Amino acid sequence: MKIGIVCYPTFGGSGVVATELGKALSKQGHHIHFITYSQPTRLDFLSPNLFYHEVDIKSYPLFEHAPYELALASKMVNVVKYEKLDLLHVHYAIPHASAAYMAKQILKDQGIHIPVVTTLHGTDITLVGKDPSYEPVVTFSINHSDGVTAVSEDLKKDTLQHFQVRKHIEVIPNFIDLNRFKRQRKEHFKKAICPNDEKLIVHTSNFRKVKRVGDVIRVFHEVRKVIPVKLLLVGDGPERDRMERLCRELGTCEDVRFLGKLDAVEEVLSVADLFLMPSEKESFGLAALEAMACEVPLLSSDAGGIPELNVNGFSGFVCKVGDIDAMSNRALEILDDDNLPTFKKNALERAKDFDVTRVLPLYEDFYQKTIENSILTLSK
Ligand code: GMT
Repeated sequence: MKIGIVCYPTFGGSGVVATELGKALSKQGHHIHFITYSQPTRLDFLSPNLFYHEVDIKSYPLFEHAPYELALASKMVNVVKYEKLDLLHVHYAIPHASAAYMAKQILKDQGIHIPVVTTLHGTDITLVGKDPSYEPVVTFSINHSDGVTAVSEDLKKDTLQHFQVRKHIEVIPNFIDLNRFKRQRKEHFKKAICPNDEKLIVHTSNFRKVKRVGDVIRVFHEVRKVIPVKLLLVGDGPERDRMERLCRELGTCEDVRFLGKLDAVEEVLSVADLFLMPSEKESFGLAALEAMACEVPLLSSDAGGIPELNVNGFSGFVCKVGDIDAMSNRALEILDDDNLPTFKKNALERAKDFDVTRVLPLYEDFYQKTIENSILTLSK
């Protein structure tokens, strides 16, 4: 198949999923055309089947905000037409699904049919999409996509609850490449961070409020009262300064390191003993899956789709959002030397359920069905 993939090219989970999906599809022989405003971060290898088309956003003094959606729709029209694409797959509804709808209508006017699949990732529904300033457009573009997928049952439920959606939503979970995300031997690195064999807790996120990084630091603070432990915080975002201040207030700075954004996060995960994801909202929790693939148990909140990933008492524990006491006790339980090896093994076992080789065929089948159904609808 010739597939166009539209996504945010930056560090966010939706862009990572879209890029990894395109890479995996290209290895199966599909021709993948990425259409984005800059080279996707994880597009790190060359392949004869992978192509990248940059959206040119022309500015003009009259525009306070350059009309990205129009530039994107125009680029989609060009790529579909000249590369003879079979399907467009847009990740994150805003504004990709409505831009795809516009491209589809323009192409229809020129006698070209292009089916569109929209994947809902989370905040495009749970935070931003629900806002009255976007809701009508999101609802319309979901209903006018030829196929819609969501990354968890919870996100599907949320979408059906808050939007007047007539369309079937197929749940296709996020996935992981276990050849890349696996525990590597990095003893020298572990020794540098934990010279006295302390346990190591890791959190990675975009440091937005919704991630509750403050809970990570508070849980760490409680655990540190009981056992020797260090904390690594990977990523950057609006809450970072506040979090540094919180560490100072709690007096934990000497055992906490802020590493900023990292490309090879699997190297840090390889030396971790516990991953914390206390999010307020989380449609799936891709960062946690990456940790689990590196044999890191997960201590998470019960937000959104996380319990579909983290099997309570097996791959880690699931606690109520904001329940610092419960999280601290559960963290100590996981980090106990008698329990830790089993939790580490189980985390990897659970991650295997989301191996790319299991999930990729779900997308391929869904594409095929969507193309067939869209042609049937055309002929009606
Ligand atoms: O977590 C974020 O803020 C980034 C966001 C995105 O759209 O890039 O992530 C969402 O999509 C990921 C990939 O499907 C999911 O694993 C994340 O759970 C989801 N984030 C939220 O729902 C908050």
